[in-house]
Amino acid sequence: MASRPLPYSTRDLHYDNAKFRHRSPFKVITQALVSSNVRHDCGRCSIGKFLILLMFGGLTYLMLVHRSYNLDTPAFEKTDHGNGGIGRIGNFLRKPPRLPPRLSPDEVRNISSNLEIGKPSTESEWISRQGKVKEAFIHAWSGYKSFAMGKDELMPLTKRGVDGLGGLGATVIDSLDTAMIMGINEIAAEAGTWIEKNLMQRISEKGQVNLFETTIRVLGGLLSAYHLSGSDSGKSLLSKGPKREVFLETAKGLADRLLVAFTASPTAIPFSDVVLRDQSAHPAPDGLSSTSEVSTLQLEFNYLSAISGDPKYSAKAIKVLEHMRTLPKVEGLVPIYISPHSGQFSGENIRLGSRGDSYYEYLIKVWLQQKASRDGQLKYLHEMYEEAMKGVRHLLVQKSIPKGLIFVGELPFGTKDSFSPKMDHLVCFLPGTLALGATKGITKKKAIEQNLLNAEDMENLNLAEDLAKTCFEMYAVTSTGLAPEIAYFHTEGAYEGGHDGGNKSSEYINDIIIKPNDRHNLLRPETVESLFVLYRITEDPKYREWGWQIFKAFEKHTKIDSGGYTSLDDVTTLPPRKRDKMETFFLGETLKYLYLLFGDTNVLPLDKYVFNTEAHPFPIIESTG
Ligand code: DMJ
Repeated sequence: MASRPLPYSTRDLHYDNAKFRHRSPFKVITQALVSSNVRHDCGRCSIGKFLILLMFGGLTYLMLVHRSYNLDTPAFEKTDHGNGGIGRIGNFLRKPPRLPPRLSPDEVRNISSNLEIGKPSTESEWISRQGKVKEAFIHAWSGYKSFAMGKDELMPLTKRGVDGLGGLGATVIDSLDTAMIMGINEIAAEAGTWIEKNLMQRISEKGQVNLFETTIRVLGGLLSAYHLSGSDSGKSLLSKGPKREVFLETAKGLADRLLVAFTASPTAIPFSDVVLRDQSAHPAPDGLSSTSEVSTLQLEFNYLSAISGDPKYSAKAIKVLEHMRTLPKVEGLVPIYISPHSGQFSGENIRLGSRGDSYYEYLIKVWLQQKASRDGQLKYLHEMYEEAMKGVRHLLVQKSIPKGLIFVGELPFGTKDSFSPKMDHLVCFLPGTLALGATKGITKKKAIEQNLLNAEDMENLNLAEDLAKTCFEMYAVTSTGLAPEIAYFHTEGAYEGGHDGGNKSSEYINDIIIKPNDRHNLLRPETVESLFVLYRITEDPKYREWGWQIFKAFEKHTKIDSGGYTSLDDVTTLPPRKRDKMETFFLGETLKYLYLLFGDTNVLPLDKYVFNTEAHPFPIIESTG
């Protein structure tokens, strides 16, 4: 397994121990004599002999008065204390030792943790690491339960809850299937019971919610809980709590209200917001919907149609993608805004970060979800995906300098103007999606054996591996070991020095630029999501090791003693400034992916399950029936 190159390789460190060891004056002089030409040219002449005698005399004197001293003491503290003038003579004769490179305690810590990466871990170690993730989930839930039960999110520092997502208790629903997958029956039962008692009523009474957020977190969470608690998942993962029908009925009740976002719009593109109690919908204040938001509803609505037997959900949602198929694009890439009034894309800003990301993710996942339609009705989605990935490789992928990290940048003004070397952490979903799209969820080894990978798939898979490394380095380059929300990359055309991640021992310290406003970390999942998918597909253990490094950094810097984990304000300083929020996706996604990454690869296999963008797994539908 390749270990991350260190700023000073292990060999150098050992070498330094010899090279930089303090040398006594005796050694300085004798080594000089032995190695210098004096020996050859003047050794035999009388002036030479006199000089040698003089030197030995001086040397004996120095040995008598010399006090050994500690190399760690700074030079300015090493002069006169107790030595008087004699010490100064010693210092004068002594060739100043070259000190080993000085590393801060953090850098030393980083080096030792990086060295750990090189150490192969046994399967039993992974089981114990998986146990640590489970403990983290229990800690996160206990904070939420103690201070914010029923609120959307926990504010772990001020120990209260906040309704940032419309007040449906989003953390409860986002957490439920994670608890089921981890086999924590008590939490699953608490969450399930809360849903049974409260959610339907809230759905009928609450006000404005965002269509996308509510679909991926709440609808998605209910649907996977329904699946995982039923016999069609192989075994029920919910031994206590409500009957599974509760989840399906609640999901239908919610989706029936969300559908108004589609029916109220004059085009196939839904409005962005729904007022639940009024069953009305309206566009965002600027009139536009985000491209990723309207195209990241289909897995959920399709699955609801499949299990409820009512095609209306799927029919509305899939129309969005059918419509998008007809719109002009730039090599398969699309602007991040779309108008529900005109049905056209708006502006020219192209990126795979915020507002663009999961458009690309769902093209391939919706295609994967319905096996029987892959070569028929849904074939166009695969074509759109392939074209888009070609466009990504052609227009958005570049290499940083000096060390050559592959990254995905942006085209803020389309192809007419310059490329921006900016990459949101959100883009780190892409390595996983690319790998999944290449092998369709089976291992790379199997796909190669069965001759299933074409040139395009191979390119995408290679890009996936390069990008996963970059995403990992976005963590490793900071003082905390946690990634910023946004990174810029140093390229030939663009450089803004002065804003590095703070980990001076990172090889990529000059490649990755982190601007002051982008230094926060919201406990996001995208990188660990990709590490999980890449580990499943390539079976390369380095992805697990990277995930473990990231998990340890979350534990160290974001865990709050009284319960829960918090977002950070600045990942580049130690100790990092904290924000007061635990996002629902930390329980729904981040910890779930880490748990799966360290666990048995047969759990939720990627050729049988497709994860929605909030990490809620739905079974792949094998037949049209
Ligand atoms: C989640 O809600 C989803 O993963 C979404 O697709 C992107 N943003 C967050 C996590 O970062």
